[in-house]
Amino acid sequence: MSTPPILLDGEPATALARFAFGEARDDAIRVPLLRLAGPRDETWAARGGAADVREGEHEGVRFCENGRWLLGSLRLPAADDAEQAAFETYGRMRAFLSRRPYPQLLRVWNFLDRLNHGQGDAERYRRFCVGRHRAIAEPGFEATLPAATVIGTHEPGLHLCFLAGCTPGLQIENPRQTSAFLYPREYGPVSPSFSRATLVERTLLVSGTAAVVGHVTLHAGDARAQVAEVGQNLRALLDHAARHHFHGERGRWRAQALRVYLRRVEDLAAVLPLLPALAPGAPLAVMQGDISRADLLVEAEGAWVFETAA
Ligand code: 3EB
Repeated sequence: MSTPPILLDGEPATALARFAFGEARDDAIRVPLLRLAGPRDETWAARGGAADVREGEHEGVRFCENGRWLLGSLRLPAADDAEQAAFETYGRMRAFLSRRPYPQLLRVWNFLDRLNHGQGDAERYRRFCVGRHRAIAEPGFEATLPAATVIGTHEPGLHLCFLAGCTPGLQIENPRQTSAFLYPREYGPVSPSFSRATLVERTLLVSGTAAVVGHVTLHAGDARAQVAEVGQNLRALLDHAARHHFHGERGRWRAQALRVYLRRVEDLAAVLPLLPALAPGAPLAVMQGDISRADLLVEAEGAWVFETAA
């Protein structure tokens, strides 16, 4: 079963790369999580012909590119020191991109083992944030942060997947949520370096979105209530982006794909009926993964395209 692609820059489009959920495949970037429901893969497509798409590998980075966009992945097989692992992989990704014509980092996915191990500021997610920040901080960097996802995996190491482009995207923040890069000190020594979404042409690439309102976790322990809160966060973000970037245009967002990460497999039956409403009509993939804060049970991300009313 093949689902409709995420269109990066309109139609006609050709497949640029695929993500495979769970299983290893030669033709896809692997998401190292247990797939619980929905499609086995997700296709990203861009304008241009199949002849423009090249695949390659360079210094451990596997990639697909078409001259305008590049989707890549790399993996550090052991990440016992989460800060060092983040610093190293982000350094490698940046070095790789600096030699190719895609200077703009638009979207990053991070999969780290034992994400919530460690107490307080020693928690691996917080150490990861420190290493990431160390690798990318420079004057003004907070105005061009990519959209991102950080999920805990049971497979050892740090896996990074990323989308880069030759032109910048627009960073979008969520009026219902404190920008993550402005989170107060209580969440870690360094705030998380990501934006809530990146607008690429008419496509909105939405970061992992959880039941965080302001900077506070809501509904700890209640997966269904957290899904409802995620839905409100997604709606606030989409409304805000439409008002600011497509104002005066008659149109609406069409969901292209949704991924949902659940900390506890046992919540699947209870939350599954609530998920289609987050992204009506879109392929919906559900995977097991740990979330960055121990009190979060669910996170959702996806892509939406703004379509003009006929
Ligand atoms: C949050 O809103 C939930 O550190 O890159 C979601 C997406 C979260 C990305 C990241 C963290 C990150 O804080 C956690």
